[in-house]
Amino acid sequence: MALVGRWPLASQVAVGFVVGGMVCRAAPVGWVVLGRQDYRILKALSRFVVPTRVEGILMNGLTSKEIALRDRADADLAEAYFDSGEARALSLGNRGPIRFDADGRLDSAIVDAYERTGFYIFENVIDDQELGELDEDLASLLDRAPAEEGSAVDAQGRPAVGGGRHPHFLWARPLSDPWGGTTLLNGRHPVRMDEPAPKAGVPEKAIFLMIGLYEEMHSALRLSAHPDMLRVAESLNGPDFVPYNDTIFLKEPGLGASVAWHQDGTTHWESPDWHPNIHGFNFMAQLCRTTPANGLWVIPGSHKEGRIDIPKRVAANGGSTRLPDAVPMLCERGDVAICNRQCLHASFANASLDRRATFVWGFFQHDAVLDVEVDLPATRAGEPARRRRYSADTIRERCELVQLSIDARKARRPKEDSFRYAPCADAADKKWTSESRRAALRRYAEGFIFI
Ligand SMILES: O=C(O)CCC(=O)C(=O)O
Repeated sequence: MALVGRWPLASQVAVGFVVGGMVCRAAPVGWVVLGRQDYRILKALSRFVVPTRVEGILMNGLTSKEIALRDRADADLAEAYFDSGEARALSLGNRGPIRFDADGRLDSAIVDAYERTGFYIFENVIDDQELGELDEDLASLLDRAPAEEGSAVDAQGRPAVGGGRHPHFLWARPLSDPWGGTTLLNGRHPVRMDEPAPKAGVPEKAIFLMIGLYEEMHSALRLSAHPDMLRVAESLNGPDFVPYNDTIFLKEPGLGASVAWHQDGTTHWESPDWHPNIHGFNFMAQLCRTTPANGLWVIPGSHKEGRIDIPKRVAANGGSTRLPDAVPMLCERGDVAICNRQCLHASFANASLDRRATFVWGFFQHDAVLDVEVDLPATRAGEPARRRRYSADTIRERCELVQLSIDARKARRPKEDSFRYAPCADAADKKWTSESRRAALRRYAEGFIFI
């Protein structure tokens, strides 16, 4: 994306400093939309102009006050880490527009890059209309969310959404690490991340994750049935692919919690049939531009290593969670990344000025879930563990939501070619109505699959 706007370059640069390269909302007239290349140029220029202020905004996403509060040496280390990570990320060759071959399968060069690195960034997938619908639904959902953790009412005193049903809102102290070093989520986040001090006056807790979006966010459900994304799922997981989740990771500036280093899979590590794709993948749709400071970090190729001893890795790095071979997943608003659930990944506390909102939805291979028995993990303290076995019938019931989502999307975008979903070919004419929606969402929620 090139610099756009009506002003000469000098004022564009000035405005760039003010907005800090952040264009998360639709840009009003006169705002400047900065591409990643522009951002890098501004960053280089910033060394010569008002260094403290510019450094505070652009160098690593921290404010000058935060830099002042922190140990100077650590800030330099963070800046160097973010810079070198960005350079490594951009040299990986795992981003670009989505492409399919003549048979409708994902282009083999994309598959190769995904299999080599464990993730891939599809650029410019979501158009402006759809982004607008997602923004609107997200704003409405947050408006109706509990006023604080556990509250039955929203900030205006109305009954809050959720209330024992979906979505579940997960809260964390600003810039904290809610999962690192705990047994939550089957203990898959064994090492606690750094927890920078939040600014004075911030709320005691903030929402960092929303689980089970589809009841309240139909734009997310429609995006989940994007025909190109479902073609990717079919290419990688076979025609009988099975849906996993529907969540948003929300990292508000100065508040967003970290997500400690982990691999998502918890089930098949010791299996004789283990392979790099056995725990499936997640799509990550970016509603905001991502940076090294607010984005997800991934260790390329780690999905092929088997289960990784994370404490050992961190210890070998002198106890620092800035792992040396990791890279940030750098995306523009409207990009959709795909990430193998076996990749070692994490995100740091978002001390930057830039919001991130990532809609995550994933898919499994049918064989990887059929007749598998697991303990469904707790995501917060006090949640009881539930034992589950995924029979062919329960899997099929969950898959029905994919078919309904395809119809919901078709109703909104009649000119688009709809995806044909093989497991529900016999129900392809099932319509998205308020009744079918309620029943399908209930079965989908009851049949939640986690491996
Ligand atoms: O987006 C993030 O910060 C964390 C995402 C993540 O860990 C996941 O989707 O498994």
